[in-house]
Amino acid sequence: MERYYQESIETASYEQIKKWQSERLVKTINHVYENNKYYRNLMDEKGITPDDIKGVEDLHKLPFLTKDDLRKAYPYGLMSKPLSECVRIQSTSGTTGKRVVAFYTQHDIDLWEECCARAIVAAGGTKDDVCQVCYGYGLFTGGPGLNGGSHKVGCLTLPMSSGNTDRQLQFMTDLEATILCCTPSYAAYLAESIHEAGIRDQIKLKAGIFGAEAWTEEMRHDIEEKLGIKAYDIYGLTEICGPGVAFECSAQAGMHINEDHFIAEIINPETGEVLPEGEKGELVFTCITKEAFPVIRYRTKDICVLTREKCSCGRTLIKMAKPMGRSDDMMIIRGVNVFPSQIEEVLLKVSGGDLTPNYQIIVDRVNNTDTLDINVEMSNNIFSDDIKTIQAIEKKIVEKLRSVLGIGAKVHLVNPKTIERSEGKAKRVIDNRKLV
Ligand code: DLL
Repeated sequence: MERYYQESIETASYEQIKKWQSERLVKTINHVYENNKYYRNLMDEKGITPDDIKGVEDLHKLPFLTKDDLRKAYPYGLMSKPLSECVRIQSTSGTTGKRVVAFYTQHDIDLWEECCARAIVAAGGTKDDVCQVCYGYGLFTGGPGLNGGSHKVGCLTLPMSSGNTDRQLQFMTDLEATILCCTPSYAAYLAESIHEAGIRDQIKLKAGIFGAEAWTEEMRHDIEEKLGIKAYDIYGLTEICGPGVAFECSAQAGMHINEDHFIAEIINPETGEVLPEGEKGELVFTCITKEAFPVIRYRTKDICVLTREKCSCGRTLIKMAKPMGRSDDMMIIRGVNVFPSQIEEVLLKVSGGDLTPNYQIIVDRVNNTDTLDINVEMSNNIFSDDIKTIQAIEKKIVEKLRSVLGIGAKVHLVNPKTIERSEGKAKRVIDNRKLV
């Protein structure tokens, strides 16, 4: 039987959800207008007053916020509560520019942890579980968010943080962890290490809550099979709160958005036009219950689809499909749009036990032509096979890629253990083109 953390919210009627959203949106807009100069100026510039926002149907009148806006407002520009009421920051990794800092009051942290608790319960978690959290702790939201959610559910929480794989495996076996929280790429690495260490029979895991990066259905099957678990997706971003913006249920078919806290829209990324349910576009979120850092119409750059269909789990919260990548992850290779997830899908489909889930995409430009090279690690099954077998697999991948992407690629099966493993978000793409 399906279990919920907050049943009356998670299974509320559509009318009730809309009512909450409208009331909370109005309250939030008044709050930021009164308490934050940045928002007030933004709305004044557009000639919008809080009175213009009477409910969700008026959301479209408000301007979008982008990561650039958040960076410009760094560090305190978007803080909407006095510092004396803020108790925590979390931050993005800042690999592509200045960091974004998000602030939380205690109320904000409580709500965020409840969102993560919903995800853990949806994955089958109860107070009898031992939950091993190997997302990074610190400024990254993964560790603190799932740690808090695990406490709320009442699981015995192992605050491992990322890395130190030997220690992870020792605690996993000695304390008989039943739920694993980490990035899917680290889950794949842990699975590989468990098999190598020959300790599969000592593993008591039943579920994994994996997110923070794009991963495919094929990768899910691979991890589920290797670890003998059910693998659930979890989505979120620092700007909104961290993990727990959306989570998967027993149906394992899309993630329910916690829409009593976050209003989701899909827009055309070129024009900003709001798209109808079911259409693919950029995901935009508005926080309607946060106090310290409630971003309004924040453009995530994540490309996905929303659907409000009846779910077998009984939850009524709208669902988002697995994001198919970020608009800024998209590579344009010889004029063709290519998402890393399309390549991963092909590799895992062709795999048949011959390939590992470890791969790297290398893009370059030689004589003004883009080149696409894919290194993928072979498994021990074929490592010692003759060169013809290996070439035949490479050829199969090249053909499949050509039919999916419409462009040619060079595929290299490389020796086991030659591609660096990731303990957090995997870095799959190396783009050596000097385009800017
Ligand atoms: O990755 C928060 C998080 C931590 C989510 C742990 C889930 C689990 P950021 O570092 O700010 O926050 O990165 C946010 O990561 O815009 C997506 O592009 C990507 N992302 C997050 N979850 C998923 C997912 C955390 N389940 C960015 N599938 C987002 C695909 C994801 N992409």
